[in-house]
Amino acid sequence: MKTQVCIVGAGPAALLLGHLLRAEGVECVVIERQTPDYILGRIRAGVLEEITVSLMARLGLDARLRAEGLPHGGFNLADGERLIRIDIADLTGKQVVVYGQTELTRDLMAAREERGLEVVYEAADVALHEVESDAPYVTYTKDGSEHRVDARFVVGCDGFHGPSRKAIPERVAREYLREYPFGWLGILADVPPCNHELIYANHERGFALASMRSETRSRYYVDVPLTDRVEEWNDERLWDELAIRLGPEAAAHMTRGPSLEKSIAPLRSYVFAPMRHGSLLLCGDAAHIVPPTGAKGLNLAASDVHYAAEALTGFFRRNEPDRVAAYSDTALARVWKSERFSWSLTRLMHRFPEDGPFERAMQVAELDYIASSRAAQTAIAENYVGLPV
Ligand code: RFL
Ligand code: PHB
Repeated sequence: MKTQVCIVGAGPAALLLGHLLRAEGVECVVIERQTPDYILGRIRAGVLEEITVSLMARLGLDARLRAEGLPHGGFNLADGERLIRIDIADLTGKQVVVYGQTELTRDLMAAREERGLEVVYEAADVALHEVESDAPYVTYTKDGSEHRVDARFVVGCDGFHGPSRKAIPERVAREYLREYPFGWLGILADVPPCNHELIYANHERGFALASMRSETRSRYYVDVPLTDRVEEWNDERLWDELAIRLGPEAAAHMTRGPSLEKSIAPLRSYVFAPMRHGSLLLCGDAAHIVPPTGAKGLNLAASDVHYAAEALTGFFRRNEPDRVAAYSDTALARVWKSERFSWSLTRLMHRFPEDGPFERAMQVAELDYIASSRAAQTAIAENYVGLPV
């Protein structure tokens, strides 16, 4: 098979990019290892920035997002007794939208046929070849036979564990990694949220987050040591812990219910550079990971895709090859700012095992400062809604 762009992976980054390229008349094929049901079974992001919402709107695939997404004009930082509200609408004039990654992916999947986006699911042994040349290709096996896709560009949207990043030779690669000494244990339940806005809590027993997917579906997290297993956390124990960490006000409004999903995700900050080498571009988790505290992962994937789509349509439709050359620097400039915000909010809201009284006093002082300063709140708010693309 021959195409202009071969996209590896069919998560949100890949499908957004595929649709944006198709909308501009660029040929592309998407190659994914898993089944659609497997992908829709992964419970991940819940908060969308303006860039992500605007890309769905540009594609005309935002009808359900507009109807069912919950616009949020603020969120809260909790510290012991105190609830510090960050009024993002007042401070920035913008808002975020609570709409699950699963639903966004479902909307993108559903439009495949109508928009002529070809996706090959259940492709095994996906491998990238000749990415330093102008004629890269991707091979895979499916139903017992070998396949080859020749393209002008390959875009790796295959997440943190996919093969694309590894196709960039070590001699040009730089990696930046920070692993955190805890993971987030998440629970999804069909119960109304305890608060109409998100609450990020730093309690002496650890971090907690009260989030939601809709007015009848809640998503909560606590941080746990990396050695903990999900089986050690029955629903009752988790609800008890959430009630303590989120504080009496939230606990009074918290409805408990059986978990629909429960899992532990490790936290890390990771950046791979460059994000383009030869004819290979990387987008989303394939190139970088942020700890989920800033709600940035999916949104960063969306801004990468925005830059990659501009670069590739420039190349194929407008005779502007330079944007492809600039892609890595353009995308990384925004990536690093989101990494910084996600890292600093993680640092502020979690108790690290190595922390002593001084580090704790620094957290308290910073939260005090945020509570009393409009400038500090503005800095948090403008990062949370998303920096300009
Ligand atoms: P994905 O979603 O991982 O998709 C990659 C796709 O590539 C496929 N793949 C392969 N395909 C072919 N061959 C191979 N060998 C392959 N290997 C892998 C995979 O099957 C998959 O379909 O990456 P993408 O598209 O870059 O999207 C990134 C987001 O998924 C991620 O950043 C967010 O989920 C992060 N995240 C959050 N982001 C936000 O913006 N806001 C949030 O509120 C938020 N909360 C979260 C999160 C991530 C979490 N976890 C579990 C990591 C909360 C959690 C708990
Ligand atoms: C979620 O609802 O899953 C969620 C919300 C905000 C975050 C992380 C995860 O910062």
